[in-house]
Amino acid sequence: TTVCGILYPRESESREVVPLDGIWKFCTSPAEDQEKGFRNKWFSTDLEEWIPMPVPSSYNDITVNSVVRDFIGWTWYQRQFYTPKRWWLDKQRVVLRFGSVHYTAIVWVNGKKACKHSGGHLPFEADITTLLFYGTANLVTVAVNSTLTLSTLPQGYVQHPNDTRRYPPGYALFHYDFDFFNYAGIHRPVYLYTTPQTYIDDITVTTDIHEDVGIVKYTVEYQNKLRDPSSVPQCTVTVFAKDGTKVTSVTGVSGKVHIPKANFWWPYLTNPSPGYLYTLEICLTSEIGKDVYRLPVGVRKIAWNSTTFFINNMPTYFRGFGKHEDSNLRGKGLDYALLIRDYNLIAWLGANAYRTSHYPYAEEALDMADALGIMIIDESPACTIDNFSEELLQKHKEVMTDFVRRDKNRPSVVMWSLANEPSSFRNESREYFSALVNLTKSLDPTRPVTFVTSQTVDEDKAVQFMDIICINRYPAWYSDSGRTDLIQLQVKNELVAWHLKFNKPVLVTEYGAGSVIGMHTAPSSMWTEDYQVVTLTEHFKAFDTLYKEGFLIGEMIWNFADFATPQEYIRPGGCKKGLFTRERQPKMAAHITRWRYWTLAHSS
Ligand code: GCB
Repeated sequence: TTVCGILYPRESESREVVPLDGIWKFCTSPAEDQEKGFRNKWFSTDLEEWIPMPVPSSYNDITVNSVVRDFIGWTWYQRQFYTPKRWWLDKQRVVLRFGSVHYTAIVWVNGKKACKHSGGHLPFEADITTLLFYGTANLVTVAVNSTLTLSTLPQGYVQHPNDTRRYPPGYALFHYDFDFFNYAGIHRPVYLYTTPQTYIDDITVTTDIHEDVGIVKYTVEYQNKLRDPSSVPQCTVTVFAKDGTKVTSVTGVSGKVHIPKANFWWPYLTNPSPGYLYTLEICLTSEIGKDVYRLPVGVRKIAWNSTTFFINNMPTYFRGFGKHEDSNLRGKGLDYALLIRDYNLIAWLGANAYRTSHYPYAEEALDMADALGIMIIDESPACTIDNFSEELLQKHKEVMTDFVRRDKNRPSVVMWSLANEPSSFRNESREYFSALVNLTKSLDPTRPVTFVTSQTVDEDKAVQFMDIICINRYPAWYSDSGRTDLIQLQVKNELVAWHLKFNKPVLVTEYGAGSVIGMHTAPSSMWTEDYQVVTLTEHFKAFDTLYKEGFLIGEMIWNFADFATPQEYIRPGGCKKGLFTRERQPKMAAHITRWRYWTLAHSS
């Protein structure tokens, strides 16, 4: 079987892109009869009982009904759309693509199954050319299941308690160990796009720099649905500068392009024009005509040693935070207003990096990072995994393969994170992570591979395989609550110990404190804005003394903004460790972080 690419749908002279976003019909399955929709073939006729549901969006917070908010199981989405007759006459190939659907999705077009996909954070698509009616209405139906199991990423499980004094018979309790709400639905844009029958299927680009010359190595994969072996298409690759001027052009499905006096891709604030992107125009010419695809390319080189991380041979310090895809009403659904607001706030803070905690983010978000020079630690959806089975490892390998395929060409992606806070004190985690590191390095030898640990330096079994040590630690919050006077001592001792044991660079990927906006005390106490400020400031002091030791490569605050969690008595309406509220307004902590990040940017 041929491995197919998953290029982002882009319009060109040979490709049309039609969004199917908007308001879809939606219903949940009856709790006691999850199979009803399948039995009654809801995918082949118009849904009878439905409510309107926006796409993209999570469904959970749209209604006022707690059944919808907390729903675990099969939900159904449906809409009509039209395809023009000329697509058929022009022999176009038509693809239906979902940016992401959480968690399992089955898609039917005109009553026929188009595809099935499991995994909530990566795109999938199906060639639906032969399922479509051209020049008339088509029906697309998507069944979405939010259930997580011990072999999904992340993991979850359903429990049926048998204590009938406390729970009615058949009562189901859904559990998961990760600390964010399990939003579900069609989370990212849905597109129809066309290509010719002989088309560009995938592009792989790696870049290097040599003095002031940029080197772009590329490989183009194509598919020929006509299956005429006599017709070998010709490939032309042309590089354009940001202002549209042509730089150079070469031919062949793989090769190297040299860009003299190149504008390199730099992180935000290290250069007057960070995030510089060239356009690589791929033109595949076959007997039936041309297919054209334009890929943004940033020319940069990543390197690291036992103490330092380099971009374009320059030591680079990460100033950032962990984020979430999360906001009011839309949950984890892509929202362009939110996306641009977030990047405005990132720029305002003077940050140069964030981690896609705790799953792959929307491609639209990474486009912004590419263009602004924001370094991304690209994290898989393996949050808080605890049960290391062979089945889970297979799933994890599949996910890393799809993840690297999606993001491999992005200059912003500077590191792969395999997982967040797994039970890496367990012996089984050793082989598990060693296998994953090997796989990821074989898929992408150019970027460092890591995972984020919350274990102690003595107990962790997996950090040894990583290129960079990433640590989450909450002194004065989860340990020694209320004792901000201990932060400096504990942070210094701990980070030094990690570096001494493994002789690798150290990055703090989480630290912080919760604050409810508007709450103040003097002296500071937990949950006040004052306490969050003191917690961060004490960390800043510790980082400053360690900076001189040379092995600390960055600091990331938990979290960019407040976000939704399951209902718990330890969370006042969600996780409140944000620098910004969930509505993206600054807390006191945002102002001191801004002061720090701009100062760091100008002193390095
Ligand atoms: C962590 C987790 C993160 C949580 C955070 C917290 O260590 O990595 O997902 O949100 O702590 O605030 O509890």
